[in-house]
Amino acid sequence: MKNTLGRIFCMLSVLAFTKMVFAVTSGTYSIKVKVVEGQLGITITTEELNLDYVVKGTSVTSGGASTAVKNTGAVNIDLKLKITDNSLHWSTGTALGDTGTDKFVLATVFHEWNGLLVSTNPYACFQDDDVLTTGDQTAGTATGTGIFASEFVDGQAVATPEGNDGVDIAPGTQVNNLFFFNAPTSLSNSGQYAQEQTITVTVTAVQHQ
Ligand SMILES: [Ca+2]
Ligand SMILES: [Ca+2]
Repeated sequence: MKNTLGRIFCMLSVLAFTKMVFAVTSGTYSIKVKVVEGQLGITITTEELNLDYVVKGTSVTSGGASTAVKNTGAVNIDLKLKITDNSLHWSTGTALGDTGTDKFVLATVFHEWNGLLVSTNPYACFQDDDVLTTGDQTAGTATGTGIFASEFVDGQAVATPEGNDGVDIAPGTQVNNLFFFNAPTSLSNSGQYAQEQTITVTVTAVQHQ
């Protein structure tokens, strides 16, 4: 009798034990996420700017015309710019006057849309540090590096306001690029005269630090 009771107890114990193993009372979720420093995004809101005809060896500014880019991301950004293509395959100068045969200069400043128009001398808004090259350069402020920003020249250039430069651009804000173009002194291929040249400038956002 004692033995039988002992066996029953053992069987119950095993049943209770197995019930604890197979009755699922908890589980896990797997939530996957990747954390980055901030969400970056830009949209080119005005893509094209046509300087039309420019005589060889002379320069123009874009006047009241500009391209525009908007911060569509979630964090403040700085912009960097470079020339990534030119359809007629000329070479690019690295200072405002650095032109030659098949060699042009394109410079830009961030500014108010009418930034050049309110300057007595629109050309004075551009300095050598505003020349676009084939290497990325990050925009600065008018009082900082001056890169892609108009610096004040008494009685001539109007400085780029901080709210319009390519630095620390808040989400939802749009900024304008105004341009200076200095034409090649001559073209080795005379068939290229009056042919349309398309210069591609690539704008890249980096998170403002
Ligand atoms: Ca400058
Ligand atoms: Ca700014």
